[in-house]
Amino acid sequence: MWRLLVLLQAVVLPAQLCEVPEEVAAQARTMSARLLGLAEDPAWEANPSIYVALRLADDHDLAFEAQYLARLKDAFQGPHSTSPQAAGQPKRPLPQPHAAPHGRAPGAHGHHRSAVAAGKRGRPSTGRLALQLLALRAACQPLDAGAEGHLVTRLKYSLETDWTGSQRHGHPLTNYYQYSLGILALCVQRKQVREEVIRRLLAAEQQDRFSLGHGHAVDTEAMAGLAFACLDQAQLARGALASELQEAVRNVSRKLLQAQGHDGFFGNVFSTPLAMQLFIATNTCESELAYNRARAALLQSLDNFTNPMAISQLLPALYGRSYLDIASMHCQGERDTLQPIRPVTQPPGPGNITVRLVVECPKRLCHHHVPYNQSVSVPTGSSLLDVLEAASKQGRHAFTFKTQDSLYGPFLTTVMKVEAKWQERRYWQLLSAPDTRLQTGIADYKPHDGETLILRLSKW
Ligand code: B12
Repeated sequence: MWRLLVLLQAVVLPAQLCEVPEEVAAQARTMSARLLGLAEDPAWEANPSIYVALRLADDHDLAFEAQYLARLKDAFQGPHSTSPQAAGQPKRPLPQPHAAPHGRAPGAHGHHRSAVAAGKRGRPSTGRLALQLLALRAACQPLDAGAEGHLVTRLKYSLETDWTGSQRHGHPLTNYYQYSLGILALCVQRKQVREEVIRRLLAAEQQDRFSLGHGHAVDTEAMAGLAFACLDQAQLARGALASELQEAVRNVSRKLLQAQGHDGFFGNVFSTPLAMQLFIATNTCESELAYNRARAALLQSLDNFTNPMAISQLLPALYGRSYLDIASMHCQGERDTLQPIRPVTQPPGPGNITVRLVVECPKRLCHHHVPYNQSVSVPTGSSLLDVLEAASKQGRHAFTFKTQDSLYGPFLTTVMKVEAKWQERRYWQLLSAPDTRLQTGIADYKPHDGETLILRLSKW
């Protein structure tokens, strides 16, 4: 009898399994207000991930969301349009949490900056197209006419093009994270996905091919899990494929649980919200003690979330939602009550800090193994980007670098005239000596006095 009651409860109340306690809901509201404050600045490029996060929240500023959607659509106008990034126009990146301490206008940095999101292929990447499609569904926009309808075709084509990279290099041209996001977006739009396209991702998951050399596997694992869960729940696959998808979801869940550290995070603080989404999507939160531990750890670490893209990936999980919920949004009766919390610009200083900047590069790619190793002085509170700029203006030992804009902010592409080549799977890795990998990018990381920062040309 008791068993029957428990079973009945599980059938009647499935949605309550991932309930959000009031204290978590309050934190979620504050983070929504912060994201709104960051997104408000019209000088910054519109980001579909931010829009999706605002839409998945409980509280809204509906007029602002409508304007933001219009900006997103502008960026993808016309069947052959490229996004502003794709057109290669220098465009300001997303707002960084605090303005540079020396108060320069964003975009006025001395170094060269170009666009990364579309890559060098001159088209929006699979991931960007996918986020755009998710955003349109989150706005309850029909896709049948014009440019919007064309997006589905573009995304399907992009997934195929991406895969040509896999045949040649053993991985998609972009990465498995974007490939998964692409499948997820088609599924959320209830579009058929070719079996072959799904099977490629299933095979990569089975063969543990998601690691990018130095971590990042958890983010990708979670995104692939969300894609599998969506296909399964939407019944977009039948027969053997359907049972393989169910098994893949179980495998992903198991790997995410194994990736939980003593600190409670699945992977690190920034991959944890995506991993939580999988447990939310599969209604397995409360059955997993691990989920509650991860959420508790996250709530203690919200100060880490200052980058708007990171906040956008955090919010759905705080609200107990996943990207799969976008599929059932009705956009009616929403609470139009959200007030922005605007970012506070920190004044520079007081005083200066001194950090050591070291560049490491394999000898066959550079003349010297360590082409740069100098102390740099910057105002207290400066970012690593400020350090790089100060170094580039400093004395005889000229330091040079280039960045490209991305949804996460400026991505370091070239150091001392050495470009990290995408095709060779190289990137400029950011480390704090002797060997701690930074968890944020050059614009967000705030070095401390006496720290040694290493830019190391690495493989991923
Ligand atoms: C793939 C990936 C990479 C690949 C990118 C190349 C490739 N194969 O595509 C590699 C391995 C090179 C990489 C490097 C780094 N990454 Co990374 N990366 C990702 C991942 C898994 C997916 C990004 C993506 O494709 N997004 C989808 C598309 C639509 O968005 P996009 O803006 O167009 O994507 C581009 C940017 O995201 C850019 N990018 C990738 N990582 C980072 C990190 C930063 C700080 C910036 C500004 C840009 C950037 O590359 C993408 C492809 O063009 C995310 C996971 C996540 N949760 O987002 C982590 C993630 C964004 N990376 C992260 C970090 C910390 C880094 C590094 C700083 C690590 C380091 N210590 O060196 C470096 C960047 C250093 C630099 N040179 O500036 C963090 C950022 C956290 C934060 N709050 O800032 C994330 C969230 C992973 C995590 N959970 O910690 N990354």
